[in-house]
Amino acid sequence: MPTHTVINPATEQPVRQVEQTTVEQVDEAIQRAVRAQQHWREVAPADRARLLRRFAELVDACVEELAALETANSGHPVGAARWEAGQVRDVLMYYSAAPERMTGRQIPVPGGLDVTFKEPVGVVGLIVPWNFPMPILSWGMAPAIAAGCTVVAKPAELTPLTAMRIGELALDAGLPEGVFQVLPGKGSVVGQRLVEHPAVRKIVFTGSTEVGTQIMAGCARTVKRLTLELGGKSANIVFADADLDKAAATAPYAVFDNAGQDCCARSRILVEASVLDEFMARLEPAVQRVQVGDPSDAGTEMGPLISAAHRAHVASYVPDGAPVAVRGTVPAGAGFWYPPTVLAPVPADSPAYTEEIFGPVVTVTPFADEADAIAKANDTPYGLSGSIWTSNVGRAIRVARGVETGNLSVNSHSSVRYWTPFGGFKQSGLGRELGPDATDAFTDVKNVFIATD
Ligand code: TAP
Repeated sequence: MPTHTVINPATEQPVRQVEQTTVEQVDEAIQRAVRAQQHWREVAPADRARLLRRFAELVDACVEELAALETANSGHPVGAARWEAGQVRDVLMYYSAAPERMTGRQIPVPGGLDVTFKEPVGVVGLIVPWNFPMPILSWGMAPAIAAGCTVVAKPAELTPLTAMRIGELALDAGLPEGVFQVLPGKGSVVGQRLVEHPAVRKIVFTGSTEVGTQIMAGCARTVKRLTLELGGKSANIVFADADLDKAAATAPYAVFDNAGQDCCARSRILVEASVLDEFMARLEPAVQRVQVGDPSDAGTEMGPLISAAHRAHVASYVPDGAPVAVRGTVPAGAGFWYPPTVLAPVPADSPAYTEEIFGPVVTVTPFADEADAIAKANDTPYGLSGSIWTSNVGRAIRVARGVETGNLSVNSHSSVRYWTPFGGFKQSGLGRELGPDATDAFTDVKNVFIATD
């Protein structure tokens, strides 16, 4: 059986060998999920709710263990990893309320009674990237299970450990076998089989726009339902009337969080030209203050990148002679480190300005006025996230309506809150996750007419 050696990106040392799932094993898992779903959809809503709550409680009891695993596997600072494990608990708890609230409609029609049911779509294939292994797993898994689906999840090859542990906790919580399975392995093997298999009725994919487009084409063959969460190149728009101290102090965290490996990273800072120099003077010390180092140290704010290959990719956006305005520091020695880096000024056709870097590199570009800010923010095929800094309420609303993106925050950098819908415009995705309606993405509407005559 093929294996993959999980590497700690902060030390470059092996953590564990993980057996890779074969195509035959994927098929067996899908058959288990099909059988389990026949039973799971019949479990009384209150019992499904109770099992989800018990699952959440077990995750809560294991937050420290899960955080330590993520820190070793992904290099996430331990404080962030604790938050991520806590998010799995919170998302499970939030959707534990869903089974008892999945109401249909009663629609007035002549000659009878018309009602709708929300029927679970069936087996869901959940394909997860390496950047946030725990939260992204939970955003698909929890509402799908709550809706009466069963889930076969594929974590990224590089980061399988927390997903595998969460799969064990599901069984410990009493979820029937086959309701939630985790299959470590390669995208080209396990992921592709989930997309191809006719018994899988829906794919939830988070990852690159490049792979997402292949998956969309693959799903067309069996008319699979599909949710896509893809790349981003989001703008952080700072107007002259903003609280510049706060805007500059928070801007580094809006892009260097998770070492920039964040689909919502505000990797293009757009600043009103009249305050560009003032902003840059405040941004430099804020970047230098970012604590980069040992992820197991509670004070660390930024860890390493996920792999040597990814570091080389990130570095390619900052060739010799690149306009580096600010550069932070990184630890010496082993680890896939890359310093927080600010590029300015950058030409509008520079790859660092137009492409998703997925690393701790941000560009700063001036804009002339409100219309120019919106035009520049929208000048990208992506539309996932973004921030607007201004003290003018009307402007905040106008710009928020003008920017073509799925998730905006005004005078903050908040992006993903499990209470609210999350997803992308344009090539950043299809469909929405999270929020009160997330279970709808795992159901088909059935209409039933009952004649009274
Ligand atoms: P990808 O290379 O696209 O991989 C994502 C997942 O797809 C991995 O599990 C991968 O498996 C699997 N995969 C690869 N090829 C596949 C195929 N042919 N069929 C089925 N599955 C396949 O992305 P990544 O580099 O891991 O993640 C970074 C990207 O994800 C960035 O673009 C980022 O913006 C995006 N992202 C988006 C969001 C949201 S919410 N919009 C959130 C996080 C990340 P292997 O890794 O095992 O090959």
